[in-house]
Amino acid sequence: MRFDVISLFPAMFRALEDEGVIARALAQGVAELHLWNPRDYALDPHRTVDDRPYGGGPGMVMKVAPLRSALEAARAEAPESRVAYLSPQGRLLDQGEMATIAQASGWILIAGRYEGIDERLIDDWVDEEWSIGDYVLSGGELPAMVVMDAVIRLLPGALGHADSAREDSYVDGLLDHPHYTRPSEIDGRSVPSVLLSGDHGAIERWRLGQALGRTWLRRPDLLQRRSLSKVEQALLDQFILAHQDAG
Ligand code: 9WO
Repeated sequence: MRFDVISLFPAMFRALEDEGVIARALAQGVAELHLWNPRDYALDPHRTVDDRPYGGGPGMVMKVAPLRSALEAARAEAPESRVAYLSPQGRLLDQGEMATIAQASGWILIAGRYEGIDERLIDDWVDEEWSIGDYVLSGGELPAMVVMDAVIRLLPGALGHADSAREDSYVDGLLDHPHYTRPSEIDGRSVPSVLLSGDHGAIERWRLGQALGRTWLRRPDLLQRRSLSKVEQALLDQFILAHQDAG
């Protein structure tokens, strides 16, 4: 998969290129990241990339010409890629949307700055407008990195075997279960005994019960969107009973 990102701050993307699972995937060629800076396409002596909003008011708007030239340069190298603009006005992305995005051969992502980009550029160039959450940031770079992180880790070869197996497992649409590592006791608090039992079937059932229970407690909206198997319903009922006894 190929990502072409239009940004006035390309250095921000070093975070993705230099650290962790995504950096390794990029180094291995699982995905490519190409950066295009509209300032490199600003032709006036001051290399202007912003201008005052028609209608007045505070703040600035990204100028069309440099942004369009950067988009044209990116499109020339990635003619198959669709264009997405990261903005609070976009469609809110979830894990299912990330999996759909991962199916495409490439994306051109526009990371805006200031108060945003000229609406006519959205009309003419943007295929999709995406939001990662209901908050306003100072630019679209971090959201673009969030999308790339979520998508690239889904690509074949991006994760190690253990992680990919987890990705495929039952946890779809549920919150994760709790995790523990050594030592088995800290300040008198022990790891749940089932995790030390060596009974892999019991451990899987416990983890699924915890995942269901935590989703029920913390994100009931996620459970409403997902049907439960007989086993899952029984594990959730058991969690709820234990929760009521404890509380
Ligand atoms: C700035 C602003 C200032 C006063 C009142 C309203 C305002 N809205 C904005 C604004 O939306 N600025 C954006 C900054 C312009 C596009 C890039 N920026 C951005 C993208 N901020 N937050 C995002 C974003 C993108 C995807 N998901 C969540 C947030």
